[in-house]
Order: sequence, then C-alpha cells, then structure tokens
Amino acid sequence: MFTGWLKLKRAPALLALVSFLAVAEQTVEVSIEKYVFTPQEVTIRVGDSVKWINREKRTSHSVLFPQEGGRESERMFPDESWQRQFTQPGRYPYTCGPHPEMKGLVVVSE
Ligand SMILES: [Cu+2]
Repeated sequence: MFTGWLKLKRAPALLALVSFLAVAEQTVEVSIEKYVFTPQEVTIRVGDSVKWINREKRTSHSVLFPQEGGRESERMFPDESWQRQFTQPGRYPYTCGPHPEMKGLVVVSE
C-alpha cells in the first residue's frame, strides 16, 4: 500500500515529463512557391516534423525522396500541405515528383 501511494505521488511528475517531450517536438514549415522550396534546406532534430505548404496559384507539387525508393507525398494542390515526421538522423534530399529540377534537403540531427 505504501509503494502504491509512492507511485501515485510520482504520476504527475511523469505526466509533466511526457507532455514536455511532446511539446519539444517541433514542426518546421517549408513553403513551395514559384517552383522553389523555401527554405531550401532545413535542419531539425529527431522526432521533429517538416510541413510543406503549396503556396502556388495553380501548380501542384509533391515531395519525393529518391534515397527511400522514391517515397513520395500525395500531390499537393494550391493551399494544401503535407507533413512528415523524421525519426532517424541523417540527410534527406528530396525533389518534386512532377518537377525533378526542384530540390530541397532535410538534415535530421540527433
Ligand atoms: Cu513541383
């Protein structure tokens, strides 16, 4: 019974830690306009996400990772977005599926 009470007393601290970790995960935005990813390069930490937003008037784009077997987002139409969380450190170069000349890079640090 005494141990049970101790566990109960620690619960709020544990909850606070969990919510702190959840808040610590960031989402960085990359906008797509005039066939350019801006910023072209972003550096984030493991667990963070990148959100791409299509700010074109009428062109659709996607985000394609050639190093991962051509893993590609859904096609984003104007004002649509797509986001991905990165759980492994590394360099993730990407292009746009329909416009391979468009290039960007996500660097994920530990
Ligand atoms: Cu494109």
